[in-house]
Amino acid sequence: MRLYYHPQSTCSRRALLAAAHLDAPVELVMVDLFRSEHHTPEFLRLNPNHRVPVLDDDGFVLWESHAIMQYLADKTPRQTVYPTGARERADVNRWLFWCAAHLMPAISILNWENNIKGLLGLGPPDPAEVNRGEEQMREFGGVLDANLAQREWICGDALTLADLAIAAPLADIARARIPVDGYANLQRWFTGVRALDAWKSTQPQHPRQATNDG
Ligand SMILES: N[C@@H](CCC(=O)N[C@@H](CS)C(=O)NCC(=O)O)C(=O)O
Repeated sequence: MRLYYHPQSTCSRRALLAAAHLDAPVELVMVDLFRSEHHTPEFLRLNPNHRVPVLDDDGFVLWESHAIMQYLADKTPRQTVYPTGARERADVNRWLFWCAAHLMPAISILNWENNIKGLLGLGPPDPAEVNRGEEQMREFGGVLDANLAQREWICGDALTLADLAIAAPLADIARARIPVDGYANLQRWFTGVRALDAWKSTQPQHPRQATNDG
């Protein structure tokens, strides 16, 4: 299987985390977003949305990072991060959809304004946009924090795809200035995720892509 990714892409990190945790046999193919390699005709044939990550499993091409996580788990015998019981699986799916629908848009605003714009030389953050992102993040961060008050991991006692999916964009906490102050449960949980081997082995390596997310 080939996994097309970019080291600074949090959506790629989500797929990489799943692959690493599941020990899935993926060959990594770097798509350099800074050189617009995601707009080449070859890449657009794989993903017309010009986005990473993309998985190619012997000609079966899958985009959307959460779908890639689910597929990798389904292909892995005896995995435990994507339960098969209807309710347990629905709980994980609930958080994956929540991540895509609510958390990612909120974090994307802050990542763009506080981080990416600077990297691309597109000027300072727009305070109105930063406020909008912070408001959304406080709301959704509160939802996550309250859920984690009762549980070690997002869906209970065991690590699931939900933890990996939701932690991925939080790697940008410092650079994107994502407000998580006051969310002690969330911070305790994120410390647990950062201690995972899968987290450590998927840290961006190149100095240009270095993160300060521990
Ligand atoms: N919903 C998609 C979003 C993927 C996405 O936005 N990827 C970004 C990097 S994190 C990208 O490739 N951006 C390039 C572009 O927008 O042209 C997923 O979860 O896979």
